[in-house]
Amino acid sequence: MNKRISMLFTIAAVAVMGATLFGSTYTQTQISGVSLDMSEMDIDVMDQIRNMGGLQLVMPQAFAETDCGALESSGRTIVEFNLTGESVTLPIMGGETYNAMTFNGQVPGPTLRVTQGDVVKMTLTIPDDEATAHGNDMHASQISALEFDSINPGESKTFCYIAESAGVFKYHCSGVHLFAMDQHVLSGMYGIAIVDPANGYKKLMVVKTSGSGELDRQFYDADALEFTLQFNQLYLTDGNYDMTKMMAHQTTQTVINGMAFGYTPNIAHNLLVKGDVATQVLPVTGQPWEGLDNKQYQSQILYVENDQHVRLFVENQGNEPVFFHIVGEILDKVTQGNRVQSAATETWLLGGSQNMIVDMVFDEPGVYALVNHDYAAIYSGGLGLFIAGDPFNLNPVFIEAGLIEAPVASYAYVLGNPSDAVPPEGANSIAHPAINIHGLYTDDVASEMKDSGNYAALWEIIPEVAGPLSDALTALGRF
Ligand SMILES: [Cu+2]
Repeated sequence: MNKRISMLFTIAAVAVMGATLFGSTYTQTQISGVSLDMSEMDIDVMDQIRNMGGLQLVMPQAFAETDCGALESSGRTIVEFNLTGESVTLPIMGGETYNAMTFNGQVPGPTLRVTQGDVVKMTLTIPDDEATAHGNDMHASQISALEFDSINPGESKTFCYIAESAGVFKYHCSGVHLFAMDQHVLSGMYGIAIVDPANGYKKLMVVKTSGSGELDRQFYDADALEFTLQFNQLYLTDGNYDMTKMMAHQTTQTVINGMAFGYTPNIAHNLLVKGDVATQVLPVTGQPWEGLDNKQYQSQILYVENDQHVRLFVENQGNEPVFFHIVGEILDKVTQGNRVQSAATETWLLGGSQNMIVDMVFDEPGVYALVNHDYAAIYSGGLGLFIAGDPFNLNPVFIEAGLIEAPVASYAYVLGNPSDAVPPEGANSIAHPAINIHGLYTDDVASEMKDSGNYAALWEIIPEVAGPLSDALTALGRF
């Protein structure tokens, strides 16, 4: 902040405090327009302020900065975030496709992760052959909305901002000068930014009873196994966005991270749990994404350990409320912005463009369903599964099949967690044991991920291990 303005704030604050402290009759300040009432204030605090010689207000250096040049030489960490607006065809549950709009050929777009105080240098590029202009409204920034205006095909635009506030923030296409924003967002042009607190995350306290039933506090380190869960809807007629349906709130499919029922069992799970790829573990969904032919779209499960600190970054990207609930568990802590909102709660409500961080521990080995507890949402795709620990006693099978040498604490060590639910690592992240390629990605994006060597392509691995797994199941007399 400009030094002269800073000095003015200081002088004004001292004048106000002086007038209040030394018994003057006027209580109305010209600065803030609020009344200071001595009887309402802590006398120790007032003494401290007087001893200090007044208040020194500290304001952010730049909270409305878009000048990349000045920010890039500010000494802050600069994080580049490059997005490309691309219209592509992507699958939907039911074996059909829809005309999607994406950032970087994936739905949701890439997750940005920075630390509070970092400078984000965001560039949006629209290729020549893109049919329409696109913009980007980044909720983590505090800059003029004019910066989000649309960019024409063949053009590119960069703006910079300081990520001043910790939390989870939506970003989304702002349409063509705001027109058709609904179409662009609900067709897939959305994602999140995670701004980690400058001082890191806090420990998780869970209150249980112990011994004869007395209350006992358990503390979990701030480091956690993290997932992102973004809820949205598709409103479609013949594979195209249907604004009439959106206006009437007639959801075609409810999606989590872009896919309806994307975190439900696949044929590999049928094999492991039922001993037969054709016998469905969860018949209620019909396993819409089963089959290795689905490649990156084959459904996967979210795996966690028991008694492990799990952190969920949840965003409602859509048009309907999300009643976030995990069947069989309790949300140990709910944080919005940087304030804890609730502890030990069954369900938490997120309106459109609202988010939360859920910190929790899965207590018992088992299967847990995450849902939008609106029944219309559940049965149209708003359901996915967590599996905690080894509820199916598969460790002996994995060992017999030669996949692992010693028992593991979750199936993530063997099958990996789905890439579209795993955020970039932060300072308080527990690394996922393995990550598989799963998500609403174009084939180009999935190929790049496979070539990077950082991900498991389960549609290639499972055929190789299916034989040894079947043999192991038989050897152990499971089926
Ligand atoms: Cu757009």
